[in-house]
Amino acid sequence: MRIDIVTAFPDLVRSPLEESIIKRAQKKGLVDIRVHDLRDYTIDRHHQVDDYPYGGGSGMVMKPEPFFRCLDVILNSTRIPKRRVIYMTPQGKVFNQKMANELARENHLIFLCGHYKAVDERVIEALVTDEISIGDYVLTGGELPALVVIDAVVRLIPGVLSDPESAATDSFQQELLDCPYYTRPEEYRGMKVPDVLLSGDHKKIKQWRFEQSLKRTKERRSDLLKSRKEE
Ligand code: J9Q
Repeated sequence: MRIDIVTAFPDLVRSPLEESIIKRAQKKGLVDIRVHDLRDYTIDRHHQVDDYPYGGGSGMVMKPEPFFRCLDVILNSTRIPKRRVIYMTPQGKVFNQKMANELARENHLIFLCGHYKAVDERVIEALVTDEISIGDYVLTGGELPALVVIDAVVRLIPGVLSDPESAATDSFQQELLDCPYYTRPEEYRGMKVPDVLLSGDHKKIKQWRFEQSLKRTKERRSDLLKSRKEE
């Protein structure tokens, strides 16, 4: 998979891609992630990426030209025929595991990150195929949301996780919250690991974990159980 990130703040996204699972996925050649600095695609001598909004009002709007020019370069650098151009915005469809699974099947994802108040609407109209939100809160820009989506997607690419079983049983992949987990020591500051986990009875352990998942989901996220029935 090829992933391009278009941003005016490239340093904001670089280091998270150089750690943990995403780093390993790149090393294994399973994903090729490239970061593009919008300032390299500006057309004026001050390398301006934003400007005042037509019609007035507070906040700045990101200029269209750097996005268009950067997209031209990206599209000319690959022969991958199909791509999704994703704009991270609170106005988008709220991201979930189903969307992560869908995006993990693509060969080329391009993330456009806005900063400041907005991006010129012509960018969204002409270039963007998907508008995605990661939830209802105010952020400074699309960089952190893009990293969230990239993390969720990259770990689903076949071969990225060493234990595919672990991925399949993760929270949400089965549409339930995860059960509690314990490791050594068996007792710590008077707190004991549940007996069933030490029993060696794998059938009983599996049943206990499912019950715990269900109980937690009912208590904390009953909305998940409802949407599960609706599907
Ligand atoms: C770009 N708040 O918020 C939630 N998902 C995406 C966003 C977002 C934001 C500001 C700028 C994206």
